[in-house]
Amino acid sequence: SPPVLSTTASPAPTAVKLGKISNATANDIAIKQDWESFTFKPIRESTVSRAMTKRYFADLEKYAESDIVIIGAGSCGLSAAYVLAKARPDLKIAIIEGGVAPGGGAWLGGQLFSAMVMRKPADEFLDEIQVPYEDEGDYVVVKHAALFTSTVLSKVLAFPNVKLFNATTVEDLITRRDPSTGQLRIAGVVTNWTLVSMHHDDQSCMDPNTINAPIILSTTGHDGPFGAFTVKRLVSMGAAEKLQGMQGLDMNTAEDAIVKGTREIVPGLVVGGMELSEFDGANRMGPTFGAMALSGVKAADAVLAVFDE
Ligand code: AHZ
Repeated sequence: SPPVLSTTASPAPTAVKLGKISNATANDIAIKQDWESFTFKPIRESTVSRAMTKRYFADLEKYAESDIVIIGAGSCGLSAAYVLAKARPDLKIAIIEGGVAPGGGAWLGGQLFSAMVMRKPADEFLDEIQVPYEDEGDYVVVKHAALFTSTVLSKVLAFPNVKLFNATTVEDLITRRDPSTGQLRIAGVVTNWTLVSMHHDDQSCMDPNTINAPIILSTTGHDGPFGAFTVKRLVSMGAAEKLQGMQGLDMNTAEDAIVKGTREIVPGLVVGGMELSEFDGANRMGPTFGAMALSGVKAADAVLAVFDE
């Protein structure tokens, strides 16, 4: 008789109904499959290629003119994306993430530990995205940072008005100058495949791509191989005098400063999360993530204000 993965005897094996799994009990989930005659539906390789590429290139075409671009899909960028996508389903939101894996530094709580600490009132954001936690009074603990990150990520990706372009780096900014005032405005981003961005030094010219948008939110984290990209570029193009540089660790000072400081720092550019510490000279907070979630929420407010102007 064919192998049957079931706790109950099944006289006639039937094909598993994958669509029913979400409501299933353990017994329903047990796969009653006739493995001898098992086969997937047929497919041609080019069909798979076309299924992926036609959607990707349609998205590139659609999001070439976006309403909002978020640079960096760490804890701050993803929190902002959640609020923005939920508040304004009419707006096209492109997220550009340099890494293959979105999430930035939020897959672990600190060092290589699992639990993620958030100080109140950031628990309200966890309630909103339905991430469970232990209430410890002034702070809450999510049992694994990856539970927070995977939950906010999955909710962001499910919004129909969001497109994540990962393995894609923002390598410059589109700028405009007001002809009458001379005021500089950020008007979009210049992108490239991350693997290409990493090889500008040893390959001949590999020109980038562009996305226009009336407002950019940059959340590229503190300085590092990729971090603080946008604020560093503001300095090199003369749009900001100098970076104050991130200061040493002080949890109480740092978290308030990052949330309070989240704002539009140059017309068309809102900065949030730890990238802001490099611009403002704020302290770092180390392994407490409440300020990242709430900086994201405040950044979303600052972004949406542009559409009310
Ligand atoms: O890959 C980067 C990461 O996922 C991405 N990124 C950086 N530069 C980019 C570029 N183009 C596209 N030019 C880029 N993507 O941005 C993301 C930043 O995530 P993060 O987790 O580093 O920053 P965050 O501000 O969201 O969270 C910071 C978390 C920290 S750091 C810290 C400390 O050092 O004290 N404490 C906390 C809570």
